[in-house]
Amino acid sequence: MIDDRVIRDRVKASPEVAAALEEGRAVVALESTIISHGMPYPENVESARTCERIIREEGATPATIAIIGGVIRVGLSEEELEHMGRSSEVRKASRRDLPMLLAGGGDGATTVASTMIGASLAGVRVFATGGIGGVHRGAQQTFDISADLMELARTPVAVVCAGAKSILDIGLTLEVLETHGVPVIGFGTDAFPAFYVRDGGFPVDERADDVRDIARIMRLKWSLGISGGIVVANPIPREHELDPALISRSIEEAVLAAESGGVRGKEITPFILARLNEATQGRSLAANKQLVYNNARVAARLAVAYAGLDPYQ
Ligand code: PSU
Ligand code: MN
Repeated sequence: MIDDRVIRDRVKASPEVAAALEEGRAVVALESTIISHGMPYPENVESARTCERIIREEGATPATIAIIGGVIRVGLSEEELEHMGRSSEVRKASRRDLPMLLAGGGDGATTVASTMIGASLAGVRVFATGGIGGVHRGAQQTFDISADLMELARTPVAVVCAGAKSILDIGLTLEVLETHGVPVIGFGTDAFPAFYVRDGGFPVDERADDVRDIARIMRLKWSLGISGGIVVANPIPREHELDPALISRSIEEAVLAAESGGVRGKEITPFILARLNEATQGRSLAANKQLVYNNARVAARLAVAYAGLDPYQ
């Protein structure tokens, strides 16, 4: 079924990323939904560029992933990043949207799920994002569970994130990850973080204080053919953490506004993010940027450790 010619045709690494992969150097994937639908222009493009710069400073190669002209692109040029941040034509594309976008030759912003697919097809094993999607509040009725969780169950990529936003039901999100056998490792923390705050109220399965320990866990899991990803939960730096009371109040309001406005499906996350930014007078966006930078830095260090591992360690 898998056709290498189609993969060659439809998954294209930039020359910089291709060279790094060829030489076994550290590469870090970045998603594009956060650019096209997670932050306003021009902060989205500035923040994407800053992530790339941080990854380079740590000695790894950034590979921002997006669908452009029906091709999964791994590593974007300056102009392509600008296009992803500016154009209103770019659709949010998760796993289910990929085949149609590829067939139609369109542009799409990749979510955590589809970025993992692109990364894995290209051979990139470490990915930095803001927060993963999860089980939405009220999912008992709506069945709204992000495809990110099912992707983590099947695709071998380590996703460095600041946990999950408390617009989600964090307890149920962790339950689904457990059901699907996805390890959740706290980097320097025993608590699963909730994006804007360092403690989401639930423990992680395992704590690691050194990226080399996480790299070994990745190697062993995949060497044994245990499929699926790993969540590396990296809390927002203390100095950028938001007041838990303010953020939970604003989230409650935004969730209610989404419900009463009839916002559904893939529009929910972008709607709530924009609402939160208004309610917090820009503080949620500022925190969002800082936690993404922190994730890019840790992901780059992890990728460097992973690339340098002795295969039998
Ligand atoms: N969480 C954020 N910002 C984001 C997203 C999640 O804090 O921009 C994006 C990610 O791309 C994630 C997607 O994969 O939202 C999840 O969307 P959904 O819940 O529709 O699966
Ligand atoms: Mn959803």
